[in-house]
Amino acid sequence: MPFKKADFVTSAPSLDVCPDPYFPEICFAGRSNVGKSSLINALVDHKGLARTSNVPGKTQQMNYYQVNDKLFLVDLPGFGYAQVSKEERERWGRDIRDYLLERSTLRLVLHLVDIRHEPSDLDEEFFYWLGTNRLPFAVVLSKADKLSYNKQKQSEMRLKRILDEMNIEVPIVVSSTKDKKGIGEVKQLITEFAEF
Ligand SMILES: Nc1nc2c(ncn2[C@@H]2O[C@H](COP(=O)(O)OP(=O)(O)O)[C@@H](O)[C@H]2O)c(=O)[nH]1
Ligand SMILES: [Mg+2]
Repeated sequence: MPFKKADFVTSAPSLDVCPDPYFPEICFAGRSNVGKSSLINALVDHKGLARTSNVPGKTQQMNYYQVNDKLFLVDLPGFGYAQVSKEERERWGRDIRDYLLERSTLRLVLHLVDIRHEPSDLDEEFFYWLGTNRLPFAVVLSKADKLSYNKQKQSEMRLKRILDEMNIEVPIVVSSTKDKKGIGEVKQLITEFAEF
C-alpha cells in the first residue's frame, strides 16, 4: 500500500479521548529523541507532518495521524524523559499502558531504540511488559546512518540476544530516515499487521 494522503487528526492525553476506533492502528514508542516523529514523516513522505525536534520531551501526548483514510499512526509520548516530575512520568506510564492494553484496534507497537546505544533498562522492561501482555511488537533500530555496517550488525545481534533471553521473537528493522533505510520494511510490517 502506498502511504499517501496523511493528515494530523488530534492529540490525545489518554485513552478516553482517543478518536473513535475507525481504523487499524499502529503506534510508535521509545524514548524522546529516538526518531519516532521522523519515522512517521518518512513513512508518509511528508517532512513536516509529525513534529520533530531536538528538544526532548516536546511531544507529551499521543499524536494521531490518519493515512489513506484507512490507518491510524500514533506517535506516543517519549518515555524516560528526566526533566519532568516523577508524578508526571508515572501518569504518562499509566495512561500509555492503559492505551496499549485496551485500545481494541491497536495492531502493532513499533518500539524504537537508537542503534548507537544499548537498550536501556526502560527499553528492556518495556520489551518484557509487551511480551508478557502478548502485544504484537517489532523493534526499529533507528539512526543507522550514524554507524558503520559492521557496528549496525553488532547492535542488531546484541538486541537479538536480549530478546532471546526473554524468549521473545519479534521482527527487528535497522532503519535510517536520513538514508531511507528500512522504511520499506517498516511499511511492509505495518501493512501485514494492519490486516486491511
Ligand atoms: N542522523 C539521523 N538523525 C535522525 C534520524 N531520525 C531522526 N533523527 C534526528 O533525531 C532528532 C530527534 O528526532 P525526532 O523524530 O524528533 O524524535 P522523537 O522525539 O522520537 O520523535 C531530530 O534532530 C532528527 O532529525 C536518522 O535516521 N538519522
Ligand atoms: Mg516526536
